[in-house]
Amino acid sequence: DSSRKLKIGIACYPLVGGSGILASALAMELAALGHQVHVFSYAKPVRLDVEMPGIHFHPVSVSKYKLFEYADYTLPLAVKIAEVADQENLDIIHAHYAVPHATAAYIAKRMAKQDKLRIVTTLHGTDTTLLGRDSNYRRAIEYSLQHSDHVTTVSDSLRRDTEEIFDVGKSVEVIHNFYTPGIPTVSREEMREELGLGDQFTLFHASNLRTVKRVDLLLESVAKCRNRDRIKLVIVAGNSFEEHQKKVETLGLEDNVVVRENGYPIENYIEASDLGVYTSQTESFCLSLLEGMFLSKASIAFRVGGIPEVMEEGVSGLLCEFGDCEAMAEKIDALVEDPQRAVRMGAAARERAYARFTAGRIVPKYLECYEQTLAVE
Ligand code: GMT
Repeated sequence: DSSRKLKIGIACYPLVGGSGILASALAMELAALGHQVHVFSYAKPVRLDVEMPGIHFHPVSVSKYKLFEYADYTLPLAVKIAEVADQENLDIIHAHYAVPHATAAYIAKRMAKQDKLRIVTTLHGTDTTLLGRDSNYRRAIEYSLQHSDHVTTVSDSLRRDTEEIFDVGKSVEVIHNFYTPGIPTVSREEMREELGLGDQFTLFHASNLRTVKRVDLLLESVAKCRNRDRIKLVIVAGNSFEEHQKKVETLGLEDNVVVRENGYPIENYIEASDLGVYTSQTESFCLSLLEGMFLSKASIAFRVGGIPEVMEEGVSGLLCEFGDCEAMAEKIDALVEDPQRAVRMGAAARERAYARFTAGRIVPKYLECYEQTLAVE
């Protein structure tokens, strides 16, 4: 019975970052459908509405002991999941990002008194592409995947990487990310004024700025644009931008770059811009690119990971080979000189986002995989 209501546990990271944002959005969509959703994390996930009916947030606290050089989070998380699984009779625990969530879920399943708990693990990116190649983690991740009842990845590219790096022992299902756009709280004009954008063509980049995002290449690409005096780059930074400031100065981009740390709501910043720019070395999906698509913004990005699955090259966005800042600058310049093309690609991006990446299309796929795992004796 696909309409039966489930008790679902979701373990995720609470910080600004795609995996926690997707997990929170999924939790709220499931709760809106009448399921009881128990969320486990060490802090309230940034975009989770803990007041929403059907959402139950279980903060996991970590004990600090002098003996421990490094505090352990995996075991307290496993204990909390097992406790709630027993008290609430959870059907599913859905681990977002393998480390340490999938391992904690497995330990919880073994500890729980009830024996029907099923584990679904969703891999988000660096849990495979980075940690999966780290010999300190690889074996534990592989073991946790083998002992998950169902494994999903957020793109086909990540599925291929996963199958290359691990022996999962079962088929891996691709379930793309989804996004439900909020409504900007101020007008484009007001936001552009607040950011000091004048009438300049505005590039937008949102990320946690980790090494993999290659902020150095982002800045170098903008510095190479022949139209750079007509360009602003708005960076919505999920972490401190300080370490990149020097590069801004070396490249002479002080008048071009506008940084806002933890810009919220993100829709205001996207709406104020004209084009997304992503220069990551690897990106399993790029949720932020999808957020732009929903608000009619095309993006330009390096051809890595799942990005070509999210945008349709030449129609809803533009791609360059990884590291080719000249090509990226050339493509940005072409759009500065023909902004109507950016507008047309933005409209196509929005159409693609609504056709493929809405909650209405994606959430039923997760529900179906929960039901499938529960159907197996
Ligand atoms: O794997 C990560 O780097 C963490 C994760 C996060 O929490 O931001 O990002 C990944 O998951 C997102 C949501 O599925 C994807 O949109 C990002 O592309 C992916 N990041 C990478 O692959 C680098």
